Amino acid sequence: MRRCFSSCTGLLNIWKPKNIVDLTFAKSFTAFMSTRDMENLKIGGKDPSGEKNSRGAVAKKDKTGGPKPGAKMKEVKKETGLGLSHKKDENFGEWYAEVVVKSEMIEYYDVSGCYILRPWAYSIWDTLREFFDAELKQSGVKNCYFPLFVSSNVLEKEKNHIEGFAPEVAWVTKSGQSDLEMPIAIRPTSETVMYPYFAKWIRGHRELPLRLNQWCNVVRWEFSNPTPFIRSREFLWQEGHTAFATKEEADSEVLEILELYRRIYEEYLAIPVIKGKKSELEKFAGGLYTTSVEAFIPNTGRGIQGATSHCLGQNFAKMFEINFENEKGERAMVWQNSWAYSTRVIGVMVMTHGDDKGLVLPPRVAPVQIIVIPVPYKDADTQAIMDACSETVNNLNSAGFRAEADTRDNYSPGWKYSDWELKGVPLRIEIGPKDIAKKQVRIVRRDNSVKKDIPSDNLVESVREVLESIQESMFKTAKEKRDACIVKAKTFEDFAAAINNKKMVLVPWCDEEEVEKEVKARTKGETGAAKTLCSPFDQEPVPEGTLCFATGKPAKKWTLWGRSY
Ligand code: 87F
Repeated sequence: MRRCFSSCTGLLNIWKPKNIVDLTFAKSFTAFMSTRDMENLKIGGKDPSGEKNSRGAVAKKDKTGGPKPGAKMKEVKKETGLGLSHKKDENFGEWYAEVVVKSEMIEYYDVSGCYILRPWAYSIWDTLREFFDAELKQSGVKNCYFPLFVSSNVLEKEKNHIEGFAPEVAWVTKSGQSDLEMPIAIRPTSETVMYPYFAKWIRGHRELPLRLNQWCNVVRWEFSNPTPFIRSREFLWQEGHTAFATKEEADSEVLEILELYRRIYEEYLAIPVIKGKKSELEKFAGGLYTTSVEAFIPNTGRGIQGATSHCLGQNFAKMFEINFENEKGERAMVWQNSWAYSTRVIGVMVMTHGDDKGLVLPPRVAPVQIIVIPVPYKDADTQAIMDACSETVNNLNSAGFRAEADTRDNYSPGWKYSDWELKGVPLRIEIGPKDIAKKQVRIVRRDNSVKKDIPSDNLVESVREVLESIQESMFKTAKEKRDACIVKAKTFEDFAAAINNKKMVLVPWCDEEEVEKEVKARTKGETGAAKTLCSPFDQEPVPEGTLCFATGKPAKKWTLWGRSY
């Protein structure tokens, strides 16, 4: 069926031919960027004069106009100092937008809802990808790559499941000035891209299981409030798509992958998550059931889906005719799964651990785990201090840590401290003349500001211990804060009060779809309705006679509800 171009929402034109100068662009440039986008371009933007660095400090000049070696930076301070002008507890949204830019994770871009991932953020993505990719390979999943474009024919095939998502699908309709014969969609996810080839490749039981994964970008033309990492129109993810001969194998993989997602959050990002099953209303409509890991942001009182692992059952197998000859020589349909986590994980990490000084990075993912800062002193032997710093960095890097020395000579040590605090580096080492004399270094933790002098000869071991302790205590602190936000309720009144008090609420529930819709309608406020986050796998028994908090019917399970992202 030919699609009507003009009725497609979110139409996209690919690049205009080079020789056509679009004058409307210049005029409307500021108009099509939201005020927030413009504001934020300013926050991180380089001052064209070159005198201010991107985070607002001005260097003293030498006679040639360049910064004076060793000159103290004249700091352009707002209320909260060099770093941030917004406080996490006072204005969370502004704080978040500011911290991701000033820490140099994100740069705003002139297409609304799209962001540049700078090395400081991308390096975290790389670390997580290395872990996950190695685990997948060990488990027998193979990497591959399918095209970005989806023909409208193929997308149509999945019409029923795509229906609710249709407004978010972006289409390419032109090449140069000519209309394409058929518009081509940009993948929002790859079921329809991959499954025709699953049908082609799978013949007999010997081709099963087929377990593929791809690392790629996807585009979803979101309309509500874009937020770096959390809700962007293009994002990076891995998507796994697998096919098995039996449901048991599929069921077991769903949980195997979910456990890897838990480890990404808890072991790498130091964020506690709750594993569970989604309700019928909240599951992926194309699948049989959906499992997820759920995180929580105490400041906003919102749950956030961290990653999903779906059992698709045989729905797509029917649609795409993915069948095989089983061991008995009969035709059978495959059982499928799909699973994904995305760059959203980085946003959840920033929100969970960041503070009024900036990012706080868990050591396991920090691009720089230890920053070594020389503290020169009047008349002291600056060269000896510099040498001690580079020796320290070399020792730490040889031991497998990610350490760097900040030898910039146009910033004061104090300025550097604030700068690396803003960037969230877990551990700072300061080396001054007294430290050299005493054969020690001073270490300062980013997570709790605790300072300690430690002997230089046992540095590697001490640093190992401290980094482990930071990782552990960041998780512990985040878990304590998260746990304080879980409330149990038995009645709708207690439930609604807790929701309005920015809590997640665990309630006995009858597990009926209509009831979830009603509760959503009854809790719909300015900040969005409450919905089910998941039914945690880790469940207390529901005693005989327990009633549903919303209907008074017999309750089937404990379910976690909350407002969410
Ligand atoms: C947006 C536009 C079009 C989500 C969409 O979760 C289609 C979709 O199918 C869509 N947003 N989804 C569901 C994605 C399901 C599933 N895909 C593979 C996953 C994991 C990875």
